[in-house]
Amino acid sequence: MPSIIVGTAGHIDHGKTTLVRALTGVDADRLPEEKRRGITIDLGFADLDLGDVRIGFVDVPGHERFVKNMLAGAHGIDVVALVVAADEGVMPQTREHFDIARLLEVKNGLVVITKIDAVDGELLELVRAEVEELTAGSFLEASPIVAVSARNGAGLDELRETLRAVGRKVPERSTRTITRLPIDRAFTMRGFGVVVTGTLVAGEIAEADEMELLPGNHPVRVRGVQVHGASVGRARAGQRTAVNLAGVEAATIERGMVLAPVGSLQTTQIVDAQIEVLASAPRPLRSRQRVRVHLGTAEVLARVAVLEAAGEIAPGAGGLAQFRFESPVVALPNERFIVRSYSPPHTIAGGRVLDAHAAKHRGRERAEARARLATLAGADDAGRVAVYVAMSGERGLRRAELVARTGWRANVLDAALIEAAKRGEVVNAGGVFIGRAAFESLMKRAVAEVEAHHRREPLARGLARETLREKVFARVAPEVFRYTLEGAETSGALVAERDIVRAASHSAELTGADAQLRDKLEKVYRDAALEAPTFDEALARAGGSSANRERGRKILQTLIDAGTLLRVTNDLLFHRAALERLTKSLREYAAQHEPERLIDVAAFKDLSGVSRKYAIPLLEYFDRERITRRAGDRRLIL
Ligand SMILES: Nc1nc2c(ncn2[C@@H]2O[C@H](COP(=O)(O)OP(=O)(O)OP(=O)(O)O)[C@@H](O)[C@H]2O)c(=O)[nH]1
Ligand SMILES: [Mg+2]
Repeated sequence: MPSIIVGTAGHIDHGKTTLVRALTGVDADRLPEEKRRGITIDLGFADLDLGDVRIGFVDVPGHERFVKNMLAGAHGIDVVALVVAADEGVMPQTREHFDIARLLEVKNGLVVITKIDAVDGELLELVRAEVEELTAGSFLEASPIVAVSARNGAGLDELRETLRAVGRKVPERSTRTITRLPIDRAFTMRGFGVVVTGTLVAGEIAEADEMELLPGNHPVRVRGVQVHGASVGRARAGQRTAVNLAGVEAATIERGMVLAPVGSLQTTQIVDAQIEVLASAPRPLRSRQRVRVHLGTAEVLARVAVLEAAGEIAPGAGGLAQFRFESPVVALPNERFIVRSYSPPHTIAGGRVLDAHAAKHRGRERAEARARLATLAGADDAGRVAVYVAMSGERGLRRAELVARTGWRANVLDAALIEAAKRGEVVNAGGVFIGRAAFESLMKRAVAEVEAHHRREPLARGLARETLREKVFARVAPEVFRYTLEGAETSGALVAERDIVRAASHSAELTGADAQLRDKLEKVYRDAALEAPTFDEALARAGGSSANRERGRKILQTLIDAGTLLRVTNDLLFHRAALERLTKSLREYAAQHEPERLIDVAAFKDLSGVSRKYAIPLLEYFDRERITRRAGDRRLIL
């Protein structure tokens, strides 16, 4: 059976609560203070089973001081029932609540003219005309207007029929976004523990779900779920839902928090949005203005930064603006919100989130931000994801970050990413998504850096991979570094060889005197074996002159790059052949010392014939190479 949420709306004392009671038998005014004063202060709830449609009523206060409570109830409704008393007609909160429903883009509604027993037919027609004037050109223009009296029951049957017809028209809630329950109440129930309630705006909640409360990321577990006062296995989007939670105290939960699957959403404090300022607003929306933003069930103070060139958005006009919240909120793209003035609080604007995790846009960045937001406002999913990724620059975004930014479920996000990649706008760099432009710029800079190195050091085989990372990829994820190098290799620009990266066209082949000196140096080290010379000794033995010391060093480096010479400490080099022989001796020693396979420094000195000065660095080298492992003051031969 379809289940829909109907929210009341309208001026104080126009008969909203009485109407809900006449339909459901439930008095939604549950607070003692409400009963004493005869007015609604906070949200009330009641259910109505119409046979083929199930209605959850959210009854709101009409008093202008409690509009903030009204807003906490209005955010998740499918249908608004705008209540107008026949004896008073359209009043200030009739207009304000109507504006709110319009700005929140509530799609369906009806108008209920109440207290018809208190007026004659002529006055009723006057009120009807007033209502038609108010709703002309709006989502309520063609909606039914039902005249009732809760006192004598007139019109109630017609109202039930109308509610059923409207209810059947309400489309199913979208299944695109992650489960979210904006909380409107939290209390402790004896024998149950903590219970939170709200309108489940997306997804499903079932017993044993691991969830969290945001802001604050309090982890909680679902102990039970109730819909319309009965326990259910699973609550679905569009239902008034009560959730029994384990792992949290009621005192830490307040209205405005959001219950969501653990680890899925992130709070934000800067949001870019499309704004519509009410024609009735007393002045334009201006930068630096302090406002109250109502998003979901939350009310958060924020400073406005108008992004329009004019610096303000006039009454009756639309435009782009940024909100800098004074405390963190959960916000997702496309969510609707209401803006009220700080003091005295009046509804002045409403809007739609475009970028829920925005950066501050200073001075000249504003024009760029405007262009981006205009793209976002009109983009499809793939276009939207491409904008978010492009905004992250070369840092890129991981999947989890994209989930938090879009609020999309996995299938929606994946489809958007695949399409964006197909369009060539987004690159999947091994799990980190970066924009095509950022990726190409990284690749270009990497190639330029390697080529510059070749020009500086023509004898060197290439640039150390780690140096390249520090110079060009310092701020990017390791995945992006790896992916870019692979890309440069595939395109034939670079070649990565072990820990060196070189231009594909670069060759460090030495010729003439250089090649001769290299061969001599190699022979010096080969002959010296474990009696490794210092560089200057080696150069002298190879017949090189100290005048050519720098060149000699570079030639020596080519032997290191090629793996012929191995660096044991910074200035202690051995020929590969000598270390390979020593490794072999170590393994033979181990075979003779099964099962311990242990060797101490003295035995190692005997085995290798080196002095203590070399023995320790060599053993440490073997440790690094995983040929040995320290075991107390001995070594285990691996
Ligand atoms: N004569 C008459 N009186 C009504 C009718 N419906 C409600 N009333 C009276 O109007 C007064 C206000 O009704 P409520 O239902 O509390 O009005 P409300 O819109 O819920 O008021 P708030 O929640 O405070 O905004 C009460 O005294 C009701 O008895 C009706 O159909 N006919
Ligand atoms: Mg009421």
